[in-house]
Amino acid sequence: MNQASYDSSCALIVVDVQNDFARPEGALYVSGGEDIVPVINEEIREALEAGALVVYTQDWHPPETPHFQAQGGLWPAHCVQGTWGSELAPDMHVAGEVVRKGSGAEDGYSGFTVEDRMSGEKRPTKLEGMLRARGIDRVVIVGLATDYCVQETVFDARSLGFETVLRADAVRAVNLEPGDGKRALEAMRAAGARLEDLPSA
Ligand code: VGL
Ligand code: ZN
Repeated sequence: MNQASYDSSCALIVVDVQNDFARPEGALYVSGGEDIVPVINEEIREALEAGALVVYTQDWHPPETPHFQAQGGLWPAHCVQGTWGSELAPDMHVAGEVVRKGSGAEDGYSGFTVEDRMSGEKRPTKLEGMLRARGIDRVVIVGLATDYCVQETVFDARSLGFETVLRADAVRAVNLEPGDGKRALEAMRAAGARLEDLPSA
């Protein structure tokens, strides 16, 4: 059931629904990632019908980056620019601009900011400007992964003053540690996001 009512002051932000995360054969598969694509497609349909903006973020890494284990980071190589794994899920309806992030030597997760891993300095992506230019004050956030890019995007949305809804049935977690996804949901709620459609299980 959908409580989020879309209108032209609202944006649906679809975070990192890419083959490496959403496909079982992907390099950093997020369990159940493929299951949220139909749910997200329905959100996209409703958003477009109501005149809301739909934007997509795309993790977009160079072959070597401090984000990857081989260079001292946390993750196996994933979403390398131009590879199959970096492509948005082919069964997802793409009807809006794509904001790429992580393309330099940075290690951030949010769709709004990238963070230089050496200096800790944060720089904005084009996402906030796109939303402000359209007079958007409310965002609905879905995608992958709950405990990384979704969470950080929600935190930034709140810090930037956007009313923020997280569709809890349209996200999935990495869960490097058991419970990370659940803790991320609580942290997002504590940051002032409204959680909708929490799976009852
Ligand atoms: C993500 C880990 C590494 C994400 C991106 O999209 O949540 N997670 N890079
Ligand atoms: Zn990444």
